[in-house]
Amino acid sequence: MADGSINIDDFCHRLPKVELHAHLNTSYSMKFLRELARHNGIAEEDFVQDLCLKEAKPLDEGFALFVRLHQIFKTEEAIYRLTCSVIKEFAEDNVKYLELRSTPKMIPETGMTRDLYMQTMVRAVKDCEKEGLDITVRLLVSIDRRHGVEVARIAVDLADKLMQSTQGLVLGVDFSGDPKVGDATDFIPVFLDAAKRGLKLSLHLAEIPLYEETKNVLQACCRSCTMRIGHGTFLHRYDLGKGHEEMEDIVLQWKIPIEACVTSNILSKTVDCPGTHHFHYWHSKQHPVILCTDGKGAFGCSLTDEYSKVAKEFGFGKRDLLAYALSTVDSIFEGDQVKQRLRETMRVFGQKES
Ligand code: 6MZ
Repeated sequence: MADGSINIDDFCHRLPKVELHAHLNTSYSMKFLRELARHNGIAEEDFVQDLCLKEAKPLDEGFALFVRLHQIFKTEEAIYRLTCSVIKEFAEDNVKYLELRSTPKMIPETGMTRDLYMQTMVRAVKDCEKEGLDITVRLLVSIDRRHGVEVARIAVDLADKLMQSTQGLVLGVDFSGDPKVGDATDFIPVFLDAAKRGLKLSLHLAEIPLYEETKNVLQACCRSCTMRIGHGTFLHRYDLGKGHEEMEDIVLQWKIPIEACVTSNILSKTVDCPGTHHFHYWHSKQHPVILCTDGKGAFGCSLTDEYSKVAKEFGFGKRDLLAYALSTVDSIFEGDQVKQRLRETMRVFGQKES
């Protein structure tokens, strides 16, 4: 339902939102990078150059950018400052609930360990809580598929330990990294083990056409894991043709939510334009599909931008946007108490707007 009487961009900004797919190292803002450059006594312009994908490039080139970012965010101080600034920026964009993910890194050069890396993020989240920001933040520990199964097991142990010691501030694991490297099938025992320990799973699947591994993981995990799919660009029948219907059937049957990153997919050249994005396919089936930024710095977008883009493309008005935002709450990894609080925030906002 289009609604000519409202400014969509402004409404999307004010709308309380949830962000479920944001990688720490790609979620910086240019403002933050400039501050960091000044803080480190580096020339700002040289530092920020090429750190935002302005035009569509194949996914591989995005991964080259991530390598550069990892050279920047490698000290405890940089990780702390980055985490705080990402949380504050999402709060300013009226994100009321954020699940932020990152790959714990071991960097001997700076004394960084995987444990210290995640503990630093936890400290930043707690300090932001103390400041009373109007946003609830939870963390996911990322598994980078390029690093293999043994490192994935270490990440799960760390996530489990932190889930206990933070009383659920860390609540799951993400599986990501270059989809052209390795086979997600090899990680299935790790995913099942994580789920058995009570960790929730957000798995990058079908970001590119990888039917076999996607089917294997979905078949193995759908029954016993609380999970969402990152991207899921090449999941649905429309793209697959005969023989791959099982994947869509599993996703529909188990109502596995899909994290949809429109700008990221377009800039990574896995989707042509907002109009052909799979968001619409799943949304029109009333299947849970959540708009996310992926990396608001690397892809130069905000969650408001993602909502506006989709609203304009598919003619969403005020009521559609409110109903949509409310529906995204069902897919968060937190429990009923937090869900109820978010629904109440959205209800009150909706009342004020009507
Ligand atoms: C797959 C991605 C990704 O963990 O260092 N990452 N993995 N597909 C994508 N689509 C664009 N975007 C980011 O954040 C950067 C890391 O997140 C994963 C990659 O492993 C990348 O190195 P962190 O905070």
